[in-house]
Amino acid sequence: MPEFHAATALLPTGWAAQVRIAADAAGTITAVTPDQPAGALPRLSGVVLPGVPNLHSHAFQRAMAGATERRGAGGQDSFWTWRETMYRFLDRLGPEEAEAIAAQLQVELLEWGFTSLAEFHYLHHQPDGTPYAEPAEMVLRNLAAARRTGMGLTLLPVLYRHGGIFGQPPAPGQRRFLNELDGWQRILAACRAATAGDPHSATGMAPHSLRAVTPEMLRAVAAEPGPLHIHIAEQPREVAECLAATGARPVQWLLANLPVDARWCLVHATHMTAEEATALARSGAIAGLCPSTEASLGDGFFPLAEYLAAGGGFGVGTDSHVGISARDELRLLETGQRLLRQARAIAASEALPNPGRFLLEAALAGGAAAMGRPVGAIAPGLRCDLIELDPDHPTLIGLDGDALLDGWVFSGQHNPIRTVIAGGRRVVEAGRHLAREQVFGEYRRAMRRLLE
Ligand code: NGQ
Ligand code: ZN
Repeated sequence: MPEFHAATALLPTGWAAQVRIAADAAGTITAVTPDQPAGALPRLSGVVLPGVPNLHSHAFQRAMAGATERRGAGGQDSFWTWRETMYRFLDRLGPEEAEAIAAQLQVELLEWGFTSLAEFHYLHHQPDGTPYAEPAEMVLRNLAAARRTGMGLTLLPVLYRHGGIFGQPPAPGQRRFLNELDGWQRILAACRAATAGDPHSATGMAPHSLRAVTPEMLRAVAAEPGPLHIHIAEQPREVAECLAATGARPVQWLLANLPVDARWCLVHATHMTAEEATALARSGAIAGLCPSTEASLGDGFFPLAEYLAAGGGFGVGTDSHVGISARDELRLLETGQRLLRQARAIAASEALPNPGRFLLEAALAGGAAAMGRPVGAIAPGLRCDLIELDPDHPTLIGLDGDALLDGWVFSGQHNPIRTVIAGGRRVVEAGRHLAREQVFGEYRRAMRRLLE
């Protein structure tokens, strides 16, 4: 049975020393006991934190990160022109490439502190739009990758039927994404069958956005059990289109028309009025914030202060994977708000005055809720997901406790994560994933095929 001894660990009760962490054969924590001698246990001599859940990913976009930056003719570049580039990238990407990309992504995410991933998967069909013989082929490649890398996975098969708010026809670039409700339900059933009984994975649902489904479809999806994720209010244009079509803004419409509660993750929710932010916070839903992608795509700023004042929960995701580090998402979330408000320590409270600690705690709690899997803390019954920071790293030297978390989140460019345990298994040692070379070899071959 996996067992570890942490010199220092962040537990639900706060910082603890000399902590024995025991897990069962499935990788679930069975006991956490502070003030114990290490004896012959494998030691984690640094600062041990719960692994961070990553609540929003489109794995295939890892392979185009950095390759979409060029200014186009006319200089009218935006989220919407980026999306056209993204559609063109999909012409040749098949199941083998998808799995190689997902594995590479997961290795990188694990090395940078994410031990769970919610994969919001909509690239279902062959390049001409024909389903694969196994309609869930593409989404299940994420699971195959996760079983090699150790990443905990929540599969979110996406229902995508339309190309604009409430029933607009889809564009040719969207043909690989499209399903009727029954086709999507078959993919959902295949995901559930593949994750059933697995302590490391689970299945939820994702209607892509108010632009991709009808209200009837949304209600049918929401009738299914499990976590529910949806993109919402990321760009001003979609707010304007929703207002024109329904008389309500996207978040306002969703809250008024569906039973939004703690099961829901509203991804981005960037463009909200203060009233919407307060209402969303009170619903118990999680806001799925993806700071590096939102910056990259020019989305805007999430109304964090208003949302936090109303007690809103959030987690972070890396979405298009221009960033792959847990601490960078937390850092940008806070520093973006500083630029916006000309103030400091916005994500903090009287009880948790250090933003590093506040942000980490929020991302653990919100991320765990969005995963729909027992993760997010070092406690019995949860998946044994641990990250160990090297306290002798130049970034962290001289710091401890919550100040060390501030150091980790807000300073330095190198990676002080030394060890990562995922599901009770040691997957990163000395900062390197144990399968890094092999996975990268496959990724490089896949990229050559894609780009030749
Ligand atoms: C996506 N990504 O589905 O990959 C979206 C863009 C859309 C982000 N929103 C496409 N970051 O929303 O239509
Ligand atoms: Zn997304």
